[in-house]
Formats: sequence, structure tokens, C-alpha cells
Amino acid sequence: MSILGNRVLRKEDPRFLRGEGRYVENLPLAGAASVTFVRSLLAHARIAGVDTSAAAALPNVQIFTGADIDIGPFGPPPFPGLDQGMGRPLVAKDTVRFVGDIVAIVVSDDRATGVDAAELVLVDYDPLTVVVRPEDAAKDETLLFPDSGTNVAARSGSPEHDEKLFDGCDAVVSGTLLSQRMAPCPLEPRSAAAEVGADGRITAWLSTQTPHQDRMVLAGTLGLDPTDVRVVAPDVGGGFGAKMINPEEILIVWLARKLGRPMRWTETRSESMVALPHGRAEKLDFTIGGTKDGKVLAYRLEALQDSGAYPGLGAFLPNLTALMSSGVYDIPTIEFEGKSVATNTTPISAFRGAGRPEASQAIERALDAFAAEIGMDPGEVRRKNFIAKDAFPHTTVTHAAYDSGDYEGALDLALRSAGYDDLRAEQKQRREQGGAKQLGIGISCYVEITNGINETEFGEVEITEDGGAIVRTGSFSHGQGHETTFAMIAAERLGLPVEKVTVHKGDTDEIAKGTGTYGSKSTQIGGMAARVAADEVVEQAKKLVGDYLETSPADIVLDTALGKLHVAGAPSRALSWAELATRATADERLGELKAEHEFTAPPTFPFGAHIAVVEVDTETAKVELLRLVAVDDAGTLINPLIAEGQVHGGVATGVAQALYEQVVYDDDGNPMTSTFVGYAFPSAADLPSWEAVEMETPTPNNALGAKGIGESGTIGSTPAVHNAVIDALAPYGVRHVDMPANGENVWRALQEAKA
Ligand code: MCN
Repeated sequence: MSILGNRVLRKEDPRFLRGEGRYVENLPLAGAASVTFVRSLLAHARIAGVDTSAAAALPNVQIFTGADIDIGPFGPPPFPGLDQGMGRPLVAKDTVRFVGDIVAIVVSDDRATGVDAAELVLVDYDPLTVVVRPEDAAKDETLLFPDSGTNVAARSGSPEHDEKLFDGCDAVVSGTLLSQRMAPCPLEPRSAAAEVGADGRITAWLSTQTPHQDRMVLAGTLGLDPTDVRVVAPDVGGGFGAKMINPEEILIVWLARKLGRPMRWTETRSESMVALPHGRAEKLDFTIGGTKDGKVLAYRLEALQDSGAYPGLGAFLPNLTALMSSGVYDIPTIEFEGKSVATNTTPISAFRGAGRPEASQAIERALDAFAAEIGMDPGEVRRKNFIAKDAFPHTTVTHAAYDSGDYEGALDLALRSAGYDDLRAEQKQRREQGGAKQLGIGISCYVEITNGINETEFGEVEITEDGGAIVRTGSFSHGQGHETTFAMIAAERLGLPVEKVTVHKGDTDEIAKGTGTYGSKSTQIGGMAARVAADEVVEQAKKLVGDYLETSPADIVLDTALGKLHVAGAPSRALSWAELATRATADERLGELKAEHEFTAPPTFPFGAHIAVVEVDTETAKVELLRLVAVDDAGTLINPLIAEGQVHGGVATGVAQALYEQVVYDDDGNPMTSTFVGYAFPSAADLPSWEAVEMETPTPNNALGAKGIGESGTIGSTPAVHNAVIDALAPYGVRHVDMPANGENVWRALQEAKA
């Protein structure tokens, strides 16, 4: 029986539960200096001068300003259409562009002195006009990068509008939705340390998702050969898309080389809230039209992406929104126009879902608005427009090539599990009774893209002296449980118990290549690379066993149930992995039991349906999420326990966007939510237990049949909860509530509807 599909407990958990995780912050690094960044307190200003004299007078303190930095600006990434003139000086020289921009660096023996010194660095600012709102930035009245001549960093889709797009529609509805700015909030803030070895090679320990890519960026920025850079990512306490290399990590390495002394830095929570890139921040204007019996004929989506002060990956995200704008529906015509602008705020980057939640939020709101307009049940409208189960592979009008799916099946399962008809009956009863506490039921059907740009991942499998195996992966796990699932994948192919397989990751000296973890692509490419490498090891083993048993390798078979290689038809002429490893070690042939593979595949498209039930107190505007039923289909599951955990965490993020979290700036660009006191990051006590319902529709794109699951819960849940709140308020004439749909926004919506 295969280990795959079993609820194997996470191999990494005993380490974490005993407090034995090793993070950058607790790595011993003798003689390391402490680095403190002095950050701008103004959102937009010219730097007239930086007086470091008082700070430098403290014992054993060194200060660096923009003038001392001899390496070029950071980013933007070389994506097509992204303005390359909007790079970020690692330390601001002339201009600061957001509260949190680095203006000086303090190097000290200890952290406390560093903080004292940082407070003594006096920056003379000449304030400039601050642009916080992307709508204002788009007017190009105040430019963040005057040389670019515009704040528009990137465009996507087409600005052309077909005046006849909605001709033939019985009903046309428009709406606006802000997918508000979110802070990623990894519980382990960013941390970096660096040391130059006696051989001149640099080692950087980073709290990152992408060690191999970081090595390339470090080498490229610092003018080093990549082989002279080693990046080690030890245990990492969450990243959620945001923990990819940034100026801080580059500066830590630059300082270690410059001063010939180990350096370390760990950001504080409030520093993390302003300096770690944020996510979302996409304003979506939709128009949807169709027939009165529910068939959608046309859809237009306009996205205005706030890219923050230094447009990078965030400016590219509307491309993903465009690609996925059709959702699970067969919509004959779609128009998309995206614009990404620079503003005086923290830069935007990837955050769990990155561009795809925005697409789902828009189409799922639009579908509900359309259903309300024609007076049809929102589930029924969806049913009329699904891409049919037998239509796969299916390419949407936005050129997304969906691999496999059963969207109606997912909705049916979700509605059944939720007891939809009973919920509607209870809602009707409450409405008739007219009490303050009204019920809202929200539906969201989603499809998302994982491994969106056909990436390649590296995997290596090696048999160890004791007959176990090591899997080396170029992927990285910072909460996703790869130490368990990748071990399961290799164990299944080798016929070894999962306990005998150890997964190594995150050290660029040990692992030849890698891309890291983002876009929920690890299993389908990294897991597959490990699988293929394991198969190649089996082939090598057959050769070796053939030699030892004096038989042709073609006659050797692996009995995966027993973990033995034997002569076909003669099971007693066998060697177990342990016996084989012992003999191969003695003969110095163990190295033959090792193989590597780089696996590439097209994207896969996980999908699902979420049903949210909320209670809204129409007198106090309090919103309570009562239930969330989540059907998330990620193809064949490797480990349903881990997949469920991923959905669980993902749903928490998605619900938090619907109900709680929002990064807020005042008009001067001051962050108003830079601690967990002001930023409404929910705890377990704020959230109900989710009802996760399994569904598995394999992808034909890899032999595991696996799609990604890491972001699904986030993408599916936000629109379900958002729709539920609006549904609860429908009898009051409410057609829209801003996210987060918290008491304040619900109260406003009720007041506006009354007015
Ligand atoms: N899995 C499975 N069966 C499948 C698909 C996945 O059993 N069909 C398992 C995998 O083997 C893996 C886990 O589920 O152990 C997630 O796998 P996958 O969907 O391939 O996604 P990645 O490993 O590439 O994770 C990335 C994804 C992203 S993009 C964000 S953001 C995110 C997330 O994972 N950030 C996280 N989950 C997170 N979880 C934690 N704890 N912390 C974060 O920062």
C-alpha cells in the first residue's frame, strides 16, 4: 500500500515543539557586530544632510550613509514592461520615498548601542509633496521618479474599450472593490547574518524562501562569482511570499565584506510592518453583463495596482489578475486594463496568492452583483456559467490553459456540506422576524494558477550508508512541511519507510540548484524532481544488485512493499537497501546510488468552492463568522493532513482580509498600523473552526497528479466571507461593503444605504 495520501504526522514538528528549531537569530556567530537601520520618518523628502557625529561618538559605533555605498540600486526585476528607472538605492542618497526607507546604517558591538546610536543620527529633510493614493499617483502631478516622467511603472492588458462590449445584455452591473493592502506578518521577522571565511568566500544566513535566487542576486549586486557566495536558510518561521531578498540582506553581506567582521540583523516587529514588503493593494473596477436568465456575456475589469515606493514584483501582479480574471466561468468576452503606479508607501510584493486573489475577489463580487440584479440565487448564476467538467483542457479568453477541473462538482459538494437550503430557510425566517441579527450566506468558486511560469526545480536522491535516503531539494520549506511530504514521495518510489528518508534544503553549498518556494509550486515540480531522481536511483541500484547477484539488471525488480531488490521470479535472491548500502560502502560504490533531476512542467490550476455563514448585528454592525465550509481541490493529495493545515492557515489569511486586516496610511504617508496593536491581525480566538471537505481531481501535468494547495484557502475564502456580509445586509439596500468588512465599514454601508 502506498504511503501517499496518508495523514503522516509532520517529521519536522518534534523539533519545533521542543523549541529546537534553529533560526538565523539563534545561530552562534562569534564576534558578530549588530546592524541597525536608520529609517526615514518622512514619506517623501529630499535629504539635505545627514549628521552622524553624535551617533559616531558612541563607543565602537560606525555609521554608513548613502554616500558610502558603492553598489548600484536594487531592482526592479527585469519583467517585461516594468520601468527599470525606478530602482531603489540601497541606502537613500538624495530622496526618501516612504516611511521606512533606509537613510543610514549603524554598526555596533551590541544591539542596544545600535538603537541608541540610530536615534542620534540627525537627518535634515526638505519635505516633498506626498502621494499616498494610487488614484493621485496616476495623475502624475507629483513624481516619485522625475526622470521617468510618470508614476506609472507598468501597464497590462489593453486601454482600448469596446463600446459594444455589453450589447445584447439584459442586465449590466458595475462595482468597485479595493483588495486592500495587507502586511504579511511572518511570526519570525526577517533576520540576516553574514561572514567572510578564511578563503574569502561569503556565507549569508538568511530568513528567506529563496536561498538559491538570493545567492544569484547577492553575487550579481556585489560583483561576485556565485560560487564565492553560500546562502544558508535555516528554519524559517513563515514568509507568506514576502521573504525574498531585499536591500537589508544585501547590505548585511556588503558590510561583512567591507568591515571583515561577521554581521547580524533581526528586524523588530514594527520595522517588519513598514519595511517588509506589503501585499495586495489593488483597486478593481468591474462591469459584468448578461442575459436575464443568468448567462454572463461580457466582463470588463480595470485594475489599479499600488506598487509602493519602489515598483518591483508588485507592479507585475495585475498580469496574474488579468490571466485569472475569468475565474471558473466560461465568459465569451473579457476586457482587462491594468496600471501599476508608484506611491510614497512601503513597496508591494507577493503575498499569499499574489495577483490571483484579486481576480477571484473581483469576479466573485461581480457574479453576486449580477445575480442580485437579475434576482437569481448566486449559486444558480454560477451553475449557469461554469466551464463544464468535460471541457478540459480549457483555454480561457484570457489565455489561461486550465488543466483539469470540476467546478460544478466542487460547488455541489460545498453546498451539500454546508446545508445550503437549510441555511437559506433560516435566513428567510430571520428576515421575516426582522430581528437585529441577520444571517448572511456567501459563495465563492475559485480557480488559481500554481507554478505559473512553467518553472524547473532540482531534486537529488542519495542512498546513505545505513540504507536510508537523503532527498536534496532546490525548493524550500518555511512552514509547508516538505520534510514530510517530499520524504513520502521518495519513500514511496524507493520502498523505504518514511522515517528512513531525510530531506535536506536551504544550503546552496549542499544543494546544487534551486528556485525556492513561492506560487505553491513546490510539490508539482520539486516533489516531482525528487520522485524522478528516486526512480533513477532505483535504476542505478538494479545495476549494482545485478553485479552482486550476477544477474542482468533488466532481471532485477524492486519490491516496494519489502524494500528489497530481487531477481524477478526469485524473491529469495534479494538485497534490502540496507544490505545493498553496506556492500556498496565496503566496495566504495555507494556513490552510484545517487541521482539528480531537474523537473519542468506547465502550470496547474487548483480550484474549489467556499461557503461562508456570517451573522451581522445590524444595530451594532458587529460581524461574526459562524461557519466556513471549504472545498479545495489540489489534485491528488500527498498528505491530506498537511494539505488541510495549508488550507487552514490560508483560510485564516483570507478571512483576515475579508474581515480584519488593512494597512492604513494617513495623508502624509505615515503608517497608522505599524504594530500588532493597530493592525488587526486575528488570533485563533477570533476565528471559527473551518469545515474542510476533500476533493481530488488529478492534474495530467505530472505523474503525482498533484496541484498546489499553499494559497488555495486564502484565494477561496475572502470572496465567500465578503459576499456573506453583503448578503446579510441585502434587505437593508446594501449593495457593497468595503473590505475589511468590520464594524466600521458595515456601519458606514448601513448609513449610506439608509441615506
Ligand atoms: N501538498 C500535498 N498535496 C498536494 C499539494 C501539496 O500534500 N496536492 C503538500 C505539499 O507537499 C507541501 C504543502 O502541501 O508539504 C504545500 O505544498 P504546495 O502547495 O506545493 O506549496 P509550496 O510548498 O510551494 O508552498 C508555497 C505556499 C505559498 S506560495 C505561501 S505564500 C505560503 C504557503 O505555501 N506561505 C506559508 N503556506 C505557508 N505555510 C506556512 N506555514 N508559512 C508560510 O509562510
